[in-house]
Amino acid sequence: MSFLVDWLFDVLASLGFWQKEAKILFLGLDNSGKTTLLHMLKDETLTQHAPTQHPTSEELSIGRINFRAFDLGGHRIARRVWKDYYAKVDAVVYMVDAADGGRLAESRAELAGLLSDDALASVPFLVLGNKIDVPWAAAERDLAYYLGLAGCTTGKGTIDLAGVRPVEIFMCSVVRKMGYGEGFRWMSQYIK
Ligand SMILES: Nc1nc2c(ncn2[C@@H]2O[C@H](COP(=O)(O)OP(=O)(O)OP(=O)(O)O)[C@@H](O)[C@H]2O)c(=O)[nH]1
Ligand SMILES: [Mg+2]
Repeated sequence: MSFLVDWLFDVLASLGFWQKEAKILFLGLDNSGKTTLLHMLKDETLTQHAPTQHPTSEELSIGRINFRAFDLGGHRIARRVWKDYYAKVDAVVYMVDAADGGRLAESRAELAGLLSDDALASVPFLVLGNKIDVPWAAAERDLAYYLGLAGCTTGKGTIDLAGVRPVEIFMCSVVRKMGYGEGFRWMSQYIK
């Protein structure tokens, strides 16, 4: 039944009803999968990309949202320009390589910096734990713990948070095309 409702929404959205416009930032450490996801969302293709040196943006449409996604490089020097993009942001997609346990502390520190930045104070955060196709990828519970989000996420359902900033983790595998769709659907309810 719910898939019929989803389908109806998508058909109406594709006809131009209930469209939202949104500016979304793809952030996260280098090698987490941001550019791979952007291209999967854009044209369903899986390609290898060189590390992103310069910010790029793409117009995308998922369900009821039309959005411009900004893919900012994640390596240390590229992170310096992240703050130049904070104005008028509707949501942040924060990608984490769940299979790279050695960099979770670094990822946690960057995420903490973003979550405590006044410019992003009320912006919804979709945290994507990517690469769950890799056998040693962290499980969601463990990822939440290592990222400092245990007990801080706001729930995956359709929830009126009454002013609390939405933050939730969704596990995904971009190469297997799984998990991120649910995350974007969750996020879309909080984009005004
Ligand atoms: N196993 C696996 N590998 C993935 C997945 N998603 C992306 N990758 C790989 O991870 C590597 C980095 O992906 P990118 O999309 O270039 O990473 P990025 O976050 O854009 O990195 P920067 O541009 O340096 O910030 C590539 O080799 C991808 O093929 C996934 O779901 N599973
Ligand atoms: Mg990239």
